[in-house]
Amino acid sequence: MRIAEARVIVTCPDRNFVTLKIITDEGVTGVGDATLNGRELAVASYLTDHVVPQLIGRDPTRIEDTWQYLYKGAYWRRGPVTMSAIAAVDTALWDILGKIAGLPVYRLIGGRSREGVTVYGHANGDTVEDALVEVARYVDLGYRAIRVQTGVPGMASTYGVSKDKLFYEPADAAIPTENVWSTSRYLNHVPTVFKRVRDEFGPDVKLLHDVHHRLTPIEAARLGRSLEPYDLTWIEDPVPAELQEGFRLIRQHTTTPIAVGEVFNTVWDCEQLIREQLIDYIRATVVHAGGITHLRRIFDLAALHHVRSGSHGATDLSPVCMAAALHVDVAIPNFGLQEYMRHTSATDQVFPHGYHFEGGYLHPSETPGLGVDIDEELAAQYPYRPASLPVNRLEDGTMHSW
Ligand code: CS2
Ligand code: MG
Repeated sequence: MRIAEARVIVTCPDRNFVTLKIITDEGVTGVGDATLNGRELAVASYLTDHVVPQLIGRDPTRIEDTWQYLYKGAYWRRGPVTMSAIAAVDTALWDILGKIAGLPVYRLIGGRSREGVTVYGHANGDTVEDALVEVARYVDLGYRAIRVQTGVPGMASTYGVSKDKLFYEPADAAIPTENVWSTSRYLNHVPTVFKRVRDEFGPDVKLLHDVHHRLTPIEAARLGRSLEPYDLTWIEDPVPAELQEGFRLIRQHTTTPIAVGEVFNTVWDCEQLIREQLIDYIRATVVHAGGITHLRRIFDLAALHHVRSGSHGATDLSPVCMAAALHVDVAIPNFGLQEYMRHTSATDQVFPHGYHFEGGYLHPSETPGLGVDIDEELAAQYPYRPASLPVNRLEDGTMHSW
């Protein structure tokens, strides 16, 4: 069997998605997500102009060799554009292999290690009261783990807090919108939020919070310590993670667990974090970390160092990525949690899929392959719309981490 054709499909059913569809000479098809929020067309070009011509004629079942060929063969390694493109190819090839074998992908990578994939949803509100209403909604829906974000008093807007509830899209304008940030207001406010949530919902529900890379290590240490009474499952992205050794300082001061990695692309972005046990959850996922093949490599390293998975699953990762992530989640020994921000109905229609939510768990599809596809006719009705993630400035105008 040979790869006969590969198509790059860009569509915007409420947000932009880039999808690769590989077709073999025997008519077997596979799909891979290549969406990189705010930089979608760069990955589309990388695939169309540079990768697709190299795929034609290759044996689709040589998944590892194709991964190595694209990673090493480009000479230029790593980076989100390259690794999202490689991820799309890798994911589509696993989908094809599953269809050839007649098995869901999780059975090709070791089989089931658990009955369901525990997911967390996003409760967010401008005020603590609004957020409490959202937490109650997720508890009613059966979620066992909930991320809580609120606006910060005295600040006009806060990243991660939106009017849309079950899903939201932070990339809201072609030229980035600008938010203003005050670390002191934030650090004083967050513990009061989690006190209210614990008082109202008791000890059982897992609670999480995303810092979106906005603190220094010593500020993150203070946040972690101030949240210890409320037993968080994790604080996420407490500081920008280019300097991996920076996490040592956080670790020295707090027992609140740390999750990092939604912007990581390879095992080299988190090798020190994992090896020195500076984090508890690694949040890399299929689309931005080189596909199923490379993500498993990251999770295997993590398993050796008491680090569990906590894969990114925001709305800008398409249902193709979510389907693939669930096959990995259900199979690996060191699964922790999976983020699950639901997609809009327009997105769900463009990407028909067999995974489903029940009782706080997501379940991967049992059909051969990944159990997800793209409706190309419908996708063509939603043309690309430029949209960028917002930027963040301190009150004096200094650019800050987003
Ligand atoms: C967030 C995302 O889901 C998360 O944890 O950090 O909203 C993230 O900012 C977006 O996926 C960026 O594209
Ligand atoms: Mg995050």
